[in-house]
Amino acid sequence: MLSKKMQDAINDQINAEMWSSYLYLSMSAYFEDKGLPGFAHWMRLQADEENMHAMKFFDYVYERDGRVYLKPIEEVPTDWMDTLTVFEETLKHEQKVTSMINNLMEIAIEEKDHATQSFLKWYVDEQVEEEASVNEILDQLKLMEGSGHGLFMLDREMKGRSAES
Ligand code: OFO
Repeated sequence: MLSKKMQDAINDQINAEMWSSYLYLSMSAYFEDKGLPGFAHWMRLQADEENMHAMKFFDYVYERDGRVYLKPIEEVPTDWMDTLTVFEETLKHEQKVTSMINNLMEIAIEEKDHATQSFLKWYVDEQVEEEASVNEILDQLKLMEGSGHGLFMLDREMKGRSAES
């Protein structure tokens, strides 16, 4: 069974993952509005992935005979200066999520909860991937230095993202 401290921390993380999903859906809406369907598609898949991260925690809590308590999802931003800013904020957000996952791991270690440590390992690896893929897009955006043609080409490439990548 999960300790109260561990259960509370995972419940907070479910909320954070749902907030991430809402943030990326808002970014998808922004890109739809800007006529960048590839970026909109990428962000929508990202939103789905965050939902999956939340649900994985949800299921885990019940596997360990715990209880999920859903909290309100705070408001997300709806507008950004440009595409580069969206990805800079995405990276900052993912770095924050990485430190939240590390914090959960620290609690699991403190509580000598080996099962949760093993479960969290998946998220530790996932965060490495998330930060790397956002960094890669950011590098490409920086190289383009605001070129409209470059953005158009990258938008086409973003459209090719499939659900598992
Ligand atoms: Fe759930 O990894 Fe992004 O936030």
